[in-house]
Amino acid sequence: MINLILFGPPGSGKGTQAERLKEHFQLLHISTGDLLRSEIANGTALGLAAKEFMDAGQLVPDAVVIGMLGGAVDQARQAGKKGIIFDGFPRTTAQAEALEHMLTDKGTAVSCVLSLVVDEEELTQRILKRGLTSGRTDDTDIDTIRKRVQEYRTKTEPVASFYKDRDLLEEIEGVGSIDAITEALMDAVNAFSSKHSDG
Ligand code: B4P
Repeated sequence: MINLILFGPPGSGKGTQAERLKEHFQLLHISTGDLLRSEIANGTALGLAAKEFMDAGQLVPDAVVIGMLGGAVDQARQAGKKGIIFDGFPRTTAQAEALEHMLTDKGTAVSCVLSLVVDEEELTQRILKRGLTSGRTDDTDIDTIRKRVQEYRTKTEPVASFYKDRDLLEEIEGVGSIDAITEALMDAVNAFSSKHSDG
């Protein structure tokens, strides 16, 4: 399988690029943000619990997020996909460890981690712009956006070292045309996939 992780701060373009990469590499797209928003829209207990954290710009607790992904590998295989693209997951070291166990149990592994690099000013502007149309409460308030970036710096950025130690991390410039960034990401995946693919 080809299992990709799209990594980066809020608003760095993970969702935007995942949509393109999933088509090209025939991957199952798993966005924990989308899964959580769907739980909220459906008014489930999980959604209600998650909403409080998301509206405050905080990460949702690990157990909740990890619990949502248990069937991912089987789902990808049943759908005849070549692998999975994880968008917005893992966001903590505990999530990265859980993912490693989950994939190992299923006889597969992470192929590469693509880290989108975007400066803070650009991130804030993108999120505020998206907030004009997204209907997402976490996109409209500047203090909430700052909190999300702060959560990223303290809890998510350490995940990069987890993958750097495993020689799986590739940093990609995330500012520029969306097409040019897609191309750079695809080049990186192609360079990695022969090295790490498990068939
Ligand atoms: P997510 O849904 O993952 O959202 P995100 O990080 O804000 O967005 P992303 O990086 O995908 O940006 P996008 O492509 O949309 O998370 C939301 C919340 O859910 C989190 O704060 C957290 O509370 C919770 N959550 C999710 N996963 C979790 C986990 N694993 N653990 C705990 N909590 C979790 O791009 C942003 C905007 O920029 C778009 O409008 C896009 O059009 C634009 N854009 C993209 N690329 C561009 C480019 N090259 N140039 C200009 N604009 C660009």
